[in-house]
Amino acid sequence: MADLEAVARALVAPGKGILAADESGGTIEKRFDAIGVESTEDTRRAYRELLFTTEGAAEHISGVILFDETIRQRSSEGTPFPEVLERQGIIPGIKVDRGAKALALAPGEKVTEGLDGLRERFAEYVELGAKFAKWRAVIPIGDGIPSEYCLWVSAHALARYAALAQEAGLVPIVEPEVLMDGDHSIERAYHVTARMQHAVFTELHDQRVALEGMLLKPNMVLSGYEARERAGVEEVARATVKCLRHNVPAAVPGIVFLSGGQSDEDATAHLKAMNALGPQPWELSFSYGRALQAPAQKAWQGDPANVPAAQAAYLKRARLNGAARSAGYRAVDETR
Ligand code: 5MM
Repeated sequence: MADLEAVARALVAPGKGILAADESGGTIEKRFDAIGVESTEDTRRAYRELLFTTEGAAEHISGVILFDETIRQRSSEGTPFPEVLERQGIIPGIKVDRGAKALALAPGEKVTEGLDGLRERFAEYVELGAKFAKWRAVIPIGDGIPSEYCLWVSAHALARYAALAQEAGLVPIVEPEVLMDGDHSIERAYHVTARMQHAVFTELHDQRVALEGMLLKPNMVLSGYEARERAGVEEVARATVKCLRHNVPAAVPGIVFLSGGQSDEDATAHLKAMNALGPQPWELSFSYGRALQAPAQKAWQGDPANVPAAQAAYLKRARLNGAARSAGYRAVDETR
């Protein structure tokens, strides 16, 4: 347990956050399509190498979440990716869920699969160098959904995963993502997020998960992306922190937000505004996928000549989000 807590705390060390580079095959293909790059094992490897070898990233990035294929790949010099990261003091982690599938008898709702054989997969990931893990539950908001059924089966699965991760000696990142697609208000987003966080911590407690040795990766509380009136940065920050204060025990070392399709600048501004609200029981950090990588992908376009520009774009987002962790003390300047 002492080791789990040390890893969890290192992942939320001051000024640093996590890079979520665990896009599964379908998701990375979508990202590559948008920049006109074919998704092959080698283009995926080259792109991840670009991120993992960015000089200076380790000042702002504490850990990287890898996908099953990526944890087995090597840099062009032949070094396994987990080792490439460890040499810089970046902690390698692994996504272990097998994706959100339709939930039986619940139209429009989802449940995440991947528990079968997970104990054995964890044993292999430990051998491959993983120190932490991630599992994402997906909760859409819509007409009459989410149901309590969906929230509680998703929370139950998250806790089963978290218990198995701790048994294997890995820090579980528990990710209950309430999607922000739709035209719902921020109040509705708050209500659903609070119900989900309540279910998650009830299940984690019942399934004996040590809160000191885990991290929560939640959505921020935002208005639906198609809502007519959208809440501003200060309101989002206050609602998100209030929801966490009501539902997340102080024993949890850190909250590492997902970006969930926000613009890069919004994801940074929200993180900064939350940290500016003053000290909280847990660290407030980031575990962004799109909000750290989007500008780098645009700059790269699959051309090796663009690698320095792509690395500079990634480093900029990492630096600005790292600075947003101590927003009360230091300005986040988007122009630099
Ligand atoms: C990187 O994307 C992860 C999910 O990939 P799949 O959907 O392919 O399994 C995702 O879980 C990610 O870690 C989080 O949602 C954070 O990423 P964003 O882009 O929301 O910050």
